[in-house]
Order: sequence, then structure tokens, then C-alpha cells
Amino acid sequence: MQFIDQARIGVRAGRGGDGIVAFRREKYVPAGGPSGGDGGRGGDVWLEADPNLQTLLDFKYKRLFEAQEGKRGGPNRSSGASGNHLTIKVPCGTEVRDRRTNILLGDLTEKGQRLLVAAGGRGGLGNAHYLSNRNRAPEKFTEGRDGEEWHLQLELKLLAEVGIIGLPNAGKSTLISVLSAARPKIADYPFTTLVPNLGVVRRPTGDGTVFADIPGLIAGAAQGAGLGHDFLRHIQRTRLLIHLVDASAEDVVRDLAVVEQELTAYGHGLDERPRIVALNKIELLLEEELAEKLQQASDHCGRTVLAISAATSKGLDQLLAATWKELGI
Ligand SMILES: Nc1nc2c(ncn2[C@@H]2O[C@H](COP(=O)(O)OP(=O)(O)O)[C@@H](O)[C@H]2O)c(=O)[nH]1
Ligand SMILES: [Mg+2]
Repeated sequence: MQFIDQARIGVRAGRGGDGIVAFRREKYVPAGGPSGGDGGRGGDVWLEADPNLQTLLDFKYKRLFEAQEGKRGGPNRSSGASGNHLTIKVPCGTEVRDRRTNILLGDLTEKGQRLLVAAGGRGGLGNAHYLSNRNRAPEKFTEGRDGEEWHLQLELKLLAEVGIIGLPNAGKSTLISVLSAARPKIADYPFTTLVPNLGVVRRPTGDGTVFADIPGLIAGAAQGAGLGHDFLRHIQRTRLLIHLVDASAEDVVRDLAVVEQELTAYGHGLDERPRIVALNKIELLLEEELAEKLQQASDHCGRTVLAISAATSKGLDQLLAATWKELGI
């Protein structure tokens, strides 16, 4: 199963500065020669792989990237300054395609790897270039060239770091939708009936972490009941599991245990994965009822159990704080 994050961006390199027309004006020199300088080159746009980024989240907000223009030429044959290059940081593993032709321009896999995606325009020539015996006072100059402009498609294979598990109806999909800042596309998914839900949740450091909601966990999933078995295989690579339980269920301990048994039965170390347990839908319960269920759940799990409501956003800050702590972010 592949999760693919996609973004479309436009990149525009800087235009070259124009050449200018100027003549030397010096004391005692009646007719100074042409002295107009050349324009500076426009800045390039580069992409660079940065291991601190995990997602293309930032490109959901900013889509057009432009490098600086070159400056006009100056008098006394002085060239205009070149425009600054622009470097756009992308996560390692980002594939870059031309959007129109779908041609792969590059695959930025290694830290620090760079790809030129739009070259800056050449600066124009000043009139000093056009001095000749026939024309001692040329008025000719050229304009700077436009920088290259491209529409790019960025694609990144995502790794879900956090898996949300729990029985059907626990509120997994709801939780992901309220937490996430973006919804990546799920590619090549072999099943049609159940599709994992993905969300990119913005973490305090700015970049995103991918959460995957794992549907289809029911009793017997590890033995192949329903489609849960396939999803269990896919959560093997997550670093943290959030186990959600519907707090309004009659027996929260039984609901917890059903899913735990499936993790254990599946093996592969899934039951050892760091885990956060949370009761959801707590706004449906009276205070004493909630306290009692929290107590039962934490007695069963041997750890603190969080109380949240995906519907009203109650307790979500604490849930995220616990998540970042577990992930060491
Ligand atoms: N009252 C209440 N309902 C919720 C809450 N979170 C989810 N639900 C509802 O519970 C039902 C199942 O939620 P869903 O996210 O589809 O569960 P999933 O099967 O675990 O993905 C839906 O009708 C949701 O609207 C909550 O915090 N409070
Ligand atoms: Mg769901």
C-alpha cells in the first residue's frame, strides 16, 4: 500500500536585467564613448532535498515560487547585479515531473541533492557592446530575457508514522479529519470496499506527520476475518498506535481487549508498539460515568488513558502533545 502526497507548484526564474544606453561624460572629453552596462542575470530556482521534511504540506499553502530579477546595467560599463537564486526545500524522496508532459525531471533522494528547475534569464547588453568604427555613438541595447517558467508536479511516497486503531465506529475517521491539515491521496489501493484514511497533522515544528486510520479491525481480523488482516500488515511500519475506544460503549474494557487480542494474534511485534489509549465521544457521558470508565480502562491497560471528543475537539491538544512526546518531536 502506498500513500502518495502530491503538490503542484509553479516556478519562475528571474528575468535578466536590461542593458542600458549611456555615454561617458567626462571633463575635457567632448564626446564620450558609449558606456551602458549589461543587465544582471536573473536568479535560478532550485529544489533541494531536506531530511527534516516528511510531507509536502507546505505546498498546500504556497504554490508559486519566483526567483529575483537581475538588475539593469549601470553607467560606466558596470553590469547590473544578478538576481538571487531561490532554493525550495523538499522532503527526501520527492519526485519532480513536468506537469504538462509528465516527464520525470528528477528524483531527490539524498540529503542536500539539488535540481535546477528554472534557469534565470540572461541579462541584456548595454550600448557599450555596440561600439564600432561605423557607429561611435550607438543607441542600441538589448532587454533581459525572461526566466524559465515551469509547472511542476511533486510526488512523495509517504510513510504513516501514527496508526489509529479501534473497533468500527470508535471515531477513527472523524478524529483524523479533525486533526489533519491536509488529506493526501491514496494510490494503487487494492481494495474497493475499505480504504484507509490518511491525514497529515501539522506538528509544532511546522512540518507534518502522517496519521493513518486503520479500518476493519474486528474480532478475528488477525485470522483473516474481514479485511483487517491486510490493514494490520500495513500498520507494521508505524511508530506509534493510537487506540481509540467509544466511551459510550457498554463495556470499554471488552472493546479494548478485542483489538488488543488481534494485535497479539497478528504478532510481528505490533502489540509491543508504543501506544496511546484514548476514550472518544466523552461528551456523551456524565462526569461520574466517564471517571468510572477511565478508571476501568486504565486499570486494564496499566497506563494513563486519555479522554477526548473528536466531535467537540475536547482533549485533542493533550492527545497531540502525548503523540509528539512519544515520537520524540
Ligand atoms: N458524539 C460523538 N460522536 C462521534 C465522535 N467521534 C465520532 N463520532 C461519530 O461516531 C460515528 C463513527 O465515527 P467514525 O469516525 O466513522 O468511526 P470509525 O469507524 O472508527 O472510523 C460517526 O457517526 C461519528 O460522527 C465524538 O467525539 N462524539
Ligand atoms: Mg472509519
